[in-house]
Amino acid sequence: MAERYYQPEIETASREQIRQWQDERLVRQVRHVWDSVPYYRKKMEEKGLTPDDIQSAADLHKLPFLSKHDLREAYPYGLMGVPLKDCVRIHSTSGTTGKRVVAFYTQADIDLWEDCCARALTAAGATAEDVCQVSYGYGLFTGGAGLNGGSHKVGCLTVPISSGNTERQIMFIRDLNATILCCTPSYAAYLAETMKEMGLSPDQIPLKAGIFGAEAWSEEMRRDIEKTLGIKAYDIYGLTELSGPGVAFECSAQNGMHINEDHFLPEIIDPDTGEVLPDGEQGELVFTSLTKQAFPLLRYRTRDICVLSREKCSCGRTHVKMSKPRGRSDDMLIIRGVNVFPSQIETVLLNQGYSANYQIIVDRVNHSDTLDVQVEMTPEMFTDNVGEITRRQKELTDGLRSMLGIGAKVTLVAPKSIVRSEGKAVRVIDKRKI
Ligand code: DLL
Repeated sequence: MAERYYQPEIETASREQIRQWQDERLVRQVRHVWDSVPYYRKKMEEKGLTPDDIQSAADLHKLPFLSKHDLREAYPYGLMGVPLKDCVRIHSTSGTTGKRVVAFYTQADIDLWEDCCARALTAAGATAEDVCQVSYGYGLFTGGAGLNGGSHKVGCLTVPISSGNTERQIMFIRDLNATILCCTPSYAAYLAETMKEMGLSPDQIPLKAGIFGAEAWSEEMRRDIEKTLGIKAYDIYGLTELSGPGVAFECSAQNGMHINEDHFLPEIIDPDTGEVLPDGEQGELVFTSLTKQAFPLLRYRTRDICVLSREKCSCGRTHVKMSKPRGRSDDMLIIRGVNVFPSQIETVLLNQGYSANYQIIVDRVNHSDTLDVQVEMTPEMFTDNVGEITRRQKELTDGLRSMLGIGAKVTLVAPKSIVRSEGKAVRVIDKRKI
C-alpha cells in the first residue's frame, strides 16, 4: 500500500495535548501581534488589555474581534505581522461584496497551509499513487494554489488545469485516469451533467473522490454528484483571510469537517451580541490563527453560520468538527421580515428531483419584497404541456412555503437555460440593493 501523508500524532492527539498546543501558541501569537501589528495593538489598548492578560486559550474571549470592516480599513498593509521583505506571496478575495481582501504569506505560512490541504486530500483517501486534477481557479483565488500545494505534499501526480474548458477537463480525467477531482461543487455538478450527456456511466469515469468547497452545498447535491460520477464527495472549508482551503475538511464519516485546531482556534458566537456560545449551539464561526506569521488574525469573524461538535469521530481524528455552514449571515435574505437562507431553497428543489441549476431573484415592488425562484427542468421532466408545468410549479411553491413560511413565485425554465458556473455559483440576485 502506498505511503500516506496522515499525521496521527497531530490529527488524533488527545484533547489535553491539543489544548496545550493552543494555550502555548495563543500566548506566543498575541505577543507577536502586539509587537508587530499596531492596528490590533490599538484595539487591545482600547479594551485595556496587554499580552499579559492572555495566559491561555481560556482568556481568548477577552480579545477584541476583527471583522471584514477592519480588513478593509487596514487595507492593504495594516494587519501585516512581518516586514514585506519576509513575505513571498499574496492571495485575494474576489471583492464582490466590497473592497478586495489581500492576505500575505511567508514561506512558513504557505507550508502550513499546504500541510492542511494535504491532510484534507489524505482524509479523502489520496496517496502518492493518485492523479489529482485541480480544477479550482488558479491565480489570486486560493482554491487552485492551496489544493495544488497539498497534492504535491501527498505526492499525487498533480494536474493544474484550473477551472473552465469543460471538454478539456473531461478529456484529461479520462486520458490521465484522474482519481481525485478538486473544484467547487457547482462546477462538479456541471462536469457530472456533461459527462452524463456524453453517455458516460460512473464505471467509465476513473474518479474515486472529489474535494469540493468554497461555497455552500447541500447533502442532496452531494448525493447527486456522487451518484453521477461514481465517487465519494468530500467537503472542504476555508477562507482567504486564514490562508485558503483546508482550514477544515471532511473525513470518511462525511458528517462535518475537522478543523485543523493546531493552527486555527475556533469559537461560535451569537452574531448579534458577540457572546461566546457553548459547543452544539448554532452561531457565527470566529477563528484565531495560532501559527500564521504574515497575516496573523485574532478572533476573526467569518460571518459563516454553523455548529461545532466534539463527538467522537469514527475516523479516529480528535479535532473538533464544524457542520456545513448553512450560509453566511450576510448571505441571509430577509424577505418580508422572514430570514431565508438560499440553502433552504436548494434543499426543497433537490428533494423534488430538480438539479442545483436555479436562480433566486429578490425585488421590491410597491414596498413589498418579492421572491422569484427560477428552476431548470431536468431533460427527463422537460415538457411543453402547460397543465403539467403548472402542476409542478404548484408542487414547488407548496414545498417552499412549508420550508420558508412565506410564498414564492416559481418559474420552471427549459434545461440548460441557466448559466453554468466554473467557480463559485451566483445564485442570488437581490435587486433591492441595486
Ligand atoms: O473559498 C477558499 C476555498 C477554496 C475553500 C477552495 C474551499 C475550497 P474565499 O474566496 O475567501 O475562500 O471565500 C471564503 O467561502 O467564508 C464561506 O462563506 C465560503 N466557503 C468556503 N468553503 C465553504 C464550504 C475560499 N465548504 C468563504 N461550504 C467562506 C460553504 C464555504 N461555504
